[in-house]
Amino acid sequence: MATAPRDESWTTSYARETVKHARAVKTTAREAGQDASETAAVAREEDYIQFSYGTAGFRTIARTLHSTCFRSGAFAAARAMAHDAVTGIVITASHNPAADNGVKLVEPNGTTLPMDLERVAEALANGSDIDAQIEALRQASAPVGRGEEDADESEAPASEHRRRRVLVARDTRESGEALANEALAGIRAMGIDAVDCGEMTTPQLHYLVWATNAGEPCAESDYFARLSSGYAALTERGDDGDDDGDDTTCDDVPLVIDCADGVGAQKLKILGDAVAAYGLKFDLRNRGDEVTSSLNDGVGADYVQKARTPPARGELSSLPPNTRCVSVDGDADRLIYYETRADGSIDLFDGDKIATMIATYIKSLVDASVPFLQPGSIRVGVVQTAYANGASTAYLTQTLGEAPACVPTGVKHLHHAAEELYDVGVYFESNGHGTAIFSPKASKAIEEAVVEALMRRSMPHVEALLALTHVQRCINPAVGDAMSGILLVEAIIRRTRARSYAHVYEDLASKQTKAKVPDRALVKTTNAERECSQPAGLQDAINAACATARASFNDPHVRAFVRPSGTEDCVRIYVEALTSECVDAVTADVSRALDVALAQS
Ligand code: NG1
Ligand code: ZN
Repeated sequence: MATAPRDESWTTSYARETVKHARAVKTTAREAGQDASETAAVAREEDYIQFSYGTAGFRTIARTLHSTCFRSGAFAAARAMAHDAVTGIVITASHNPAADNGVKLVEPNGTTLPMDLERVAEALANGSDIDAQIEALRQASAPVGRGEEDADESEAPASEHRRRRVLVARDTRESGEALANEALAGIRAMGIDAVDCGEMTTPQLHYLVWATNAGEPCAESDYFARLSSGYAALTERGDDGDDDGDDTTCDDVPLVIDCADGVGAQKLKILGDAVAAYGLKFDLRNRGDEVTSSLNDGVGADYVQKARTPPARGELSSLPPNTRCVSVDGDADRLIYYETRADGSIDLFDGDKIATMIATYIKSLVDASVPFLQPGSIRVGVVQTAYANGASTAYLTQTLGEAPACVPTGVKHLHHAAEELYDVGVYFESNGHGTAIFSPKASKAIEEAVVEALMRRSMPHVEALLALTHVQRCINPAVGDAMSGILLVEAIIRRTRARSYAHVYEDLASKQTKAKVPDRALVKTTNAERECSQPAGLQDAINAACATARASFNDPHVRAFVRPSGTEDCVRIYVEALTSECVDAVTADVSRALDVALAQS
């Protein structure tokens, strides 16, 4: 059967709207008091920057992102066309400073952009003429994953496709609204419907895209209802707060949450109201509503994890000892737990420990469900990056009976490996990005086993299997999510009656430093970023520094690696060892070796 010619009316519309849009940007800038030379300077700056789709999307100084947001809108529209479905965009720079902003693109299944399309997105963002941009959009909109019949249908004019839509959300950055408007304009330029979802966390927008396409309830309130009811079921609570046990470890002591002065504050307020009925209370700090508020600045998950101190604001340092606290980041897709100590320090419960807790809990439920789940039929595993503390890797290897997988930095790599390698894949970066994903096969096996165990009235098995069911409801099925992470950790603490998880193993001392270098692209890595393949000689020098330290500090645990950041203009150096003296010595050696190797390359 002959196929109809592809409808490409969007090409004309995109070209026309691009010109109009550029004119409108100039007018807006003029109205905002910018003189023509300033506007031209920013435009030149945008032309000059090579935008790269880094670890988690485009990210840079907000003022240079106008055309990138417009084009990213068009790109998300092209993806909606490719799938004949709903896609999304979040305007956020996550844990980065308030003056930055960025774009994260969301695919119809709620996950991040496939890695092979990142280069296409870059070609669009950097395309200096309209033809190059249209070529990139053509590639991004090529129909995927549908049969011939559907493919024919996709060639009908876009207006016939009521399912195609792009949802746009933003965090609380001042630049957010204007940049979201650019994205909305870019979507509409492609003739696709654009929905402004206003301020939301990144994982919420991912969830809404997933839910819309999956035919699940997809209002923001449905997101909160799903998570809070999952928490209630997992902790076996009625909405009168009664449970079946005598657990007094957590109730009435609110969980202190540092919201990083970001979008998490308003959303955690709603979630807190929903779970208060089930005995979980939140005490929200750094909500972004004070004169001193400043997004991610001395507060939030990134600050706490790297500085290993309580947030600088929000009076978290004056809390009583042993208070359990959590910090989220600027777009609430990461979480870091910690407990306060009498001397004002904190015990970190980072992404590695959260992964350990979730994986060992799920594994214990799977083991307790045998024989209704066949032994070995559901493989629970953990995916880490090179930044995972060596102590966590050793602990997990011992408790799960196999070493965690190690992949390059960035949740896209972790998510992919978790899906590929395990039936239940738990992945977390040390900095708190992560989640657990259940394969459709695992979910189905659990569902069937519940019925079987109920029929046999085998109540301990029913309990373990139902817990596995509820865990899945507590989790954002699309991506890692600080809000769902909090609920899961709190539920596990209540179910296992644990007082503290901070000491399941003791972390090795470690340090992460940033090296400013003239061109970070000269550093290339291999072996999941644990080794440098370029510049020549650098890996040998790192090996030598580690060998010297192992000998002089009598420490077999010394480990170091360097890699170029995907989000910042720097090379990151990571070192771990038994003592911080050793870590400092190796960091200094590696930093020198980096300078020397780059100078010679
Ligand atoms: P880069 O800049 O590529 O190291 C950082 C974090 C990642 C991830 C991304 C995206 C570290 C060492 N790196 O990536 O884990 O969170 O930002 O936000 O923390
Ligand atoms: Zn984030």
